[in-house]
Amino acid sequence: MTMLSGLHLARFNSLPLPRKGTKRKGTLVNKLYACLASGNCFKPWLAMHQLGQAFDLILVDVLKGEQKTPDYLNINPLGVVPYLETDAGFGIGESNAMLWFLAEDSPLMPSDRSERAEALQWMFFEQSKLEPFISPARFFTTILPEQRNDREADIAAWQASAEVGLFRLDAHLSGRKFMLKTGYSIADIAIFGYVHVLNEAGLSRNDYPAISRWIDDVTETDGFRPLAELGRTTGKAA
Ligand SMILES: N[C@@H](CCC(=O)N[C@@H](CS)C(=O)NCC(=O)O)C(=O)O
Repeated sequence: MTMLSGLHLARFNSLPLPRKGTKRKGTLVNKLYACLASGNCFKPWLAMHQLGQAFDLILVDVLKGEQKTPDYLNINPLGVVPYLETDAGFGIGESNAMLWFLAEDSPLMPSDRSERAEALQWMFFEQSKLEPFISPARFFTTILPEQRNDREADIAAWQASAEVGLFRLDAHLSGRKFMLKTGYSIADIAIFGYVHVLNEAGLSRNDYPAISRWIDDVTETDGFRPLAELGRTTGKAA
């Protein structure tokens, strides 16, 4: 098992659920490189918890620039987190691609072709209409609030752009319990990553009643773990 110096590693050993067609190779387990508080890092972390998949977690402190060190760039040349070294022996960047890999042949992946296409539609929507705006607005509002005053105009622009996507999402969820009509899936996890912390981006859940109801429903799904727990556990998962 590789360990980057200065980075913190924890192993989660929940009991793996049977996954059709997927065999562990030797002792390899998925290894997730992640930073605290990140909605993107939260997505694969939550999916692996909900699927009961064992994984190693390596914390990368992006505020200290650990994602740009030679050791980390050797693992992920893009220099961002999350990054997943898979139990199948290859690496994946992009949180939503990780979800796709992790959920294969599991209850989180829709079995129907059209539902899989719709899942992808919403996962791309999340990366183009939500995450690029909620994430930086949240970063400069909540994660690094000392820069909030300098970034006031940017924050307002990000919030305005996020609102367009959020109103579209709210309309969609006003007719459905979860993102897909077949039930809870990786589309929910992808959207949930940043949407559930929209308040931390200076937006209000009260403006989005269907989203607000859906956030509560997602937190009730089997095996749900909150973002605040990412990185808090240093040994075996409960
Ligand atoms: N679209 C990517 C976004 C990856 C990303 O930008 N990650 C942030 C943390 S959420 C990061 O590593 N930032 C540090 C940097 O860009 O140097 C994903 O979904 O995984």
